[in-house]
Amino acid sequence: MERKTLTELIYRNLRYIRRVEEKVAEIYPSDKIKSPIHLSIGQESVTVGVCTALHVDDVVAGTYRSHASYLAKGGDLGRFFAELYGKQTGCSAGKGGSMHLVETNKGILGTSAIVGTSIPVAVGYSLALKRERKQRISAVFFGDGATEEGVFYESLNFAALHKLPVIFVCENNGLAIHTPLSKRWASEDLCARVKGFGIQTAFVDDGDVFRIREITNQTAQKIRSGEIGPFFIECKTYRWREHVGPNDDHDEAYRSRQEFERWVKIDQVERVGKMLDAESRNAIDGDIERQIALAVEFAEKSPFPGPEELGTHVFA
Ligand SMILES: Cc1ncc(C[n+]2csc(CCOP(=O)(O)OP(=O)(O)O)c2C)c(N)n1
Repeated sequence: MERKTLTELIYRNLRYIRRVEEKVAEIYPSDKIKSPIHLSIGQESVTVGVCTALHVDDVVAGTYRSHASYLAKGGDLGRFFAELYGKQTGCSAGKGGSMHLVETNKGILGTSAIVGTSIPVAVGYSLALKRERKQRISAVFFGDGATEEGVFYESLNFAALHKLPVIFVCENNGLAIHTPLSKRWASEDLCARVKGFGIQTAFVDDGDVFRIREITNQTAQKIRSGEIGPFFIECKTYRWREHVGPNDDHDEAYRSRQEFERWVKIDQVERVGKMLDAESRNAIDGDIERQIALAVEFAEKSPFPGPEELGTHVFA
């Protein structure tokens, strides 16, 4: 792809996700949004880097902090806002909220509130993809906290053993709620642990969206050609807002404002935006604001699920 077009694509995605989540935070105090929200403002470059390197028919899975992967993989914005509002037109029919986003026709397998649970789902799906022999790939996003779940290691082993087409993407923001990695592990070297399963790894320490995209691109080619099976990418990143909710919490004791400011200096939305001329940037920004306004209006005007919906989508 031509350099300018790629920069515009990346900027559009980064800015889109940032502005959507800022809008969610702005609306939240009105109580129109009915579910808890876990914002990924500051972390956008990971999903954008990965998803812009995937094909449309590849699939992704995520966590409760996965607005970004839903949006980066092309999930519908009106159905996203409607889901947060608990409306019938939401991507999970208004029954899942912010933590349970699904859009299978866009390859979004689903996101889950229970730490680590979408990892085996993405691995299982990658087994189906391997058998289908169409060179499709599954990518799964999760936090550093999820690497403390037993199922993460079971999934790594199963994927390595069966040489499955899956990319594990750890969005390492260094925190599990309020507990830093240094208080949870004697060694913070996640890649070293994963290599023990016979899986190749990559580490990006500064959120560089182009590098994350390039690594994903090269990895995806190797997976599609059958040269390798699973791959693990660890991306250091930083959550700018509180663990759950719309506010910031930089003056609370568990982390420092200086650390936040270091990440703001290398913010990828600003960095990539500055690579564009003012005219292109303004055009993209304007487009995004219009898209968001339409999506919010769609959510506001949509009906809530009726009483007859109480027993539908229920497993047992
Ligand atoms: C199985 C399970 N255990 C505990 C929790 C409570 N919990 C919710 S978020 C969270 C921290 C997870 O941190 P991480 O995976 O790093 O993701 P981040 O919130 O940083 O994106 C925990 C322990 C949960 N939801 N599920």
